[in-house]
Amino acid sequence: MQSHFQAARRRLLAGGAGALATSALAGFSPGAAAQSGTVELPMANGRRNLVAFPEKRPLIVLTTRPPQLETPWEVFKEGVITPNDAFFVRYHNAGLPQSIDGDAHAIRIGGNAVAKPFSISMAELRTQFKPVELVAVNQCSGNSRGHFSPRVTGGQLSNGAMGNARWVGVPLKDILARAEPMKTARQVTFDGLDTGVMGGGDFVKALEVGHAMDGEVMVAYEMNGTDLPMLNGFPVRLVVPGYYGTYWVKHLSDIQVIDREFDGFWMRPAYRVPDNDCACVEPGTAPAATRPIGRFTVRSFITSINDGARVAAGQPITVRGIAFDGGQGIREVAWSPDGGRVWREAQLGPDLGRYSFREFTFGVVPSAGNYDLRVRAWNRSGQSQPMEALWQPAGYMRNVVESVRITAA
Ligand SMILES: Nc1nc2c(c(=O)[nH]1)N[C@H]1C(S)=C(S)[C@@H](COP(=O)(O)O)O[C@H]1N2
Ligand SMILES: [Mo]
Repeated sequence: MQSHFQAARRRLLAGGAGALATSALAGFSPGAAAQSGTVELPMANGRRNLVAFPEKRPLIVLTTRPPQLETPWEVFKEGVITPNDAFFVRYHNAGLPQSIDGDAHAIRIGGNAVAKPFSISMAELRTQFKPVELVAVNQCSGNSRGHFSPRVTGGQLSNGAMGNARWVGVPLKDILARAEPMKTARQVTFDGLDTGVMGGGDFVKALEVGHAMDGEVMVAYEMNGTDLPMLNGFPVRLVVPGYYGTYWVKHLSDIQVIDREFDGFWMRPAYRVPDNDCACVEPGTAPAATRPIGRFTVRSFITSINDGARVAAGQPITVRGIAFDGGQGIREVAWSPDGGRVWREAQLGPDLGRYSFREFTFGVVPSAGNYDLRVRAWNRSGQSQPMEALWQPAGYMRNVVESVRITAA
């Protein structure tokens, strides 16, 4: 890792990717940036602008301050790894760091339930711990919120607030162990360099101490073989495999092990779901009790062919897609040509690990007519997707079996 670190540092000094990340947002004005067209999304008022932010290709803009950028669906046709320049971006607060010196950055580890608080620099993080690598999906809780019916307030996202990347970093467990957590430890909180300007205030998240110490939660400094893009948390972020993106704190700067349940705004009332098996309620009603949002539900999407497409009758086509879940791994994907009456088994592609997108394919030779293609995945513990959409007021966790209608002529 020594040599890796030196290489990264040289890139920084030589003005390569590291240097770009260091000053990525300084002087950037989204208003002045060339708008690269618009994209039509399949929901009411679904026309959106595409704008290229620093280190990003043109992405779908929900808000510019702070940046909330959705990945255009076409990107998922490129493969099961989402390129860094196309990876979605979500922030809550406009108080973003304009520039970060990756070498000077440090993470403080403290709180009232550790015996030995300490601070660790990026250089120490890269050299004093054994790095691990994991392919994992990051998905916003509100991914697909714009498809809720009845509609709910919040960012009207289509399905592009998710991405799959190869993360390299250090198990959080190893870092926390050095601080010597005490028996009183109950939760671990995570804060990044961005600051609250209004509303819910500084973005701080918490995990149960057992979860934080499970060996899988990672403090990641590499994404798809290179530094994290500024907008995805440069120089270091939390990766919480199988859990919604809200826990994946970016520009991570402060970790506290505490002897109580943390109740900051972003844990309560924000990011909570109905406390029942389906995390759902009757449309239009409020849940009686809530819990913090947790693991992803099972999802699957056809990627290679869009809703409304026309294909040539009698010509064989291979339909591709992706499936994922909260960490059991995908066991099976079924597909239907007729809206769910007849089901057949799709072929699974290479297994990149149980937190990754899993590719699937199936072949069809459509005779002339209309088709309502559906795909439905099961994970290794038998969980699947509902045929009818579940509803909840925050618009989180959508995972209905999607419909792709095509015409063969
Ligand atoms: N520092 C910081 N980290 C954050 C957030 C934030 O507002 N500030 N938003 C969280 C949410 S809700 C999501 S969905 C993910 C999105 O990760 P991305 O922007 O890299 O795609 O970042 C998480 N980490
Ligand atoms: Mo999110």
